[in-house]
Amino acid sequence: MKTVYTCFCTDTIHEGHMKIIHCAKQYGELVVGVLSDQAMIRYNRFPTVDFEQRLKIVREIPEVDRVIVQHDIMYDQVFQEIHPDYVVHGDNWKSGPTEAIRNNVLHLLEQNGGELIEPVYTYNESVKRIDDKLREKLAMPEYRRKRLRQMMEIRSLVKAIEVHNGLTGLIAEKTIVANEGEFDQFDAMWISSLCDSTAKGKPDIELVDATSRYRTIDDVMEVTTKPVIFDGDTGGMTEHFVYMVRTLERMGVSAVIIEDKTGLKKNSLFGTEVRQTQAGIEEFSEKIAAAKKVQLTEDFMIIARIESLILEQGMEDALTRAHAYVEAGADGIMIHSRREEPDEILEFCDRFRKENKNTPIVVVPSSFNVITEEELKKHGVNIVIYANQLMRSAFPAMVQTAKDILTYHRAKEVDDRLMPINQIITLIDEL
Ligand code: SPV
Ligand code: MG
Repeated sequence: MKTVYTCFCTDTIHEGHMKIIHCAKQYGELVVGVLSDQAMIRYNRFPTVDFEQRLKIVREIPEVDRVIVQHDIMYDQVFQEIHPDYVVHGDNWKSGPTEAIRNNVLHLLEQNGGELIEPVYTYNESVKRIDDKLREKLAMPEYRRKRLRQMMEIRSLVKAIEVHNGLTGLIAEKTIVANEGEFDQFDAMWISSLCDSTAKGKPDIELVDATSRYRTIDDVMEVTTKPVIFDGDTGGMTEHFVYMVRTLERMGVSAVIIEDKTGLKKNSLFGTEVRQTQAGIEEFSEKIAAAKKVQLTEDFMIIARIESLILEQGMEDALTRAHAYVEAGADGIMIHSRREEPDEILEFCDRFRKENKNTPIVVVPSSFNVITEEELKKHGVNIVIYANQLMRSAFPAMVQTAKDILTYHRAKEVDDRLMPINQIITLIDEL
């Protein structure tokens, strides 16, 4: 009896999967792999049903003889475990990032013997509708809100990238890379006050009002499913911040980060070059406690951001504040620095982790950008935010294009650096 293998990365079995099953079954004993959560979220979207449920759905298919867990998107482990004579996969993996998986399978078949069978992938109206429904479910506030906490359970380091409109939201949502046998994508989105303000041509001084910031969140949420971390600046007056928490929770935002500054807030990357005042520990702790009191769900997180290193108040001050804010109810700590060397950030993380094993640590490596994700993990960091790189890469490209059109009195000279219109169109989903 020959062994046939196919793998499913799905929350539901539809006619397309059944076609693959029927095709595969003809070749011998059918083993089906179910992708683990860890592998699934690096390569596909977040599962809408849990792993046990996904296993159950596949086990219940009568044609399936055996079910195994596929822990890695590449097939090396599968070949070691079951030595398949046939691998069956829909023919839709021949281009895009999935091509790397196909190449991995072809390589393993060449080494071990065996054949690849690629039935035509089914994508009709009914499959599309099922797909749309699952995506829409992920975007619903009650599902999206808790996803940051879920991500932290599954991912050793959650990666967020800055978004400030629907288009950047789509980039965060859809960008997937296959690199050295691994797939990766961003887990969450950061609505930065700096970039949200800059996109509106305004300074980052809490000038863009809450309604406008919520509008940005809504634009992003309308076209994405990933969890949102909101930059709440100082949170404003406590009496106002409590309302902000309610609004964000209702919208399905997963976390708000507020910084311990008071008075006119300026961007942290100015450091002590501009006048900025840090809030008192007690005053800021009270703001956190008041917000935790009004929070309605278990899902939402209020993360306290410490500006002691930015304002050169020293490590002891930063640590004292971190413990005080956790005591006041903060669900996480963000520590910020504008030094190019990551030393002070790492020292903070190490010392904080010695006393506090669980409270999530968030960092924003804009200036200390030499640090790798691997190193951050080793020092106990849970969330890394790439806070402004999308905006900063788009701006110079746009200015150069504007200058060149003025210089050449036509647009031909800029054409080869422009995204083809048909690619933009494929980025945007049609209902
Ligand atoms: C932001 O992105 O708005 C931030 C991070 O608050 S930073 O600009 O580094 O202060
Ligand atoms: Mg900010």
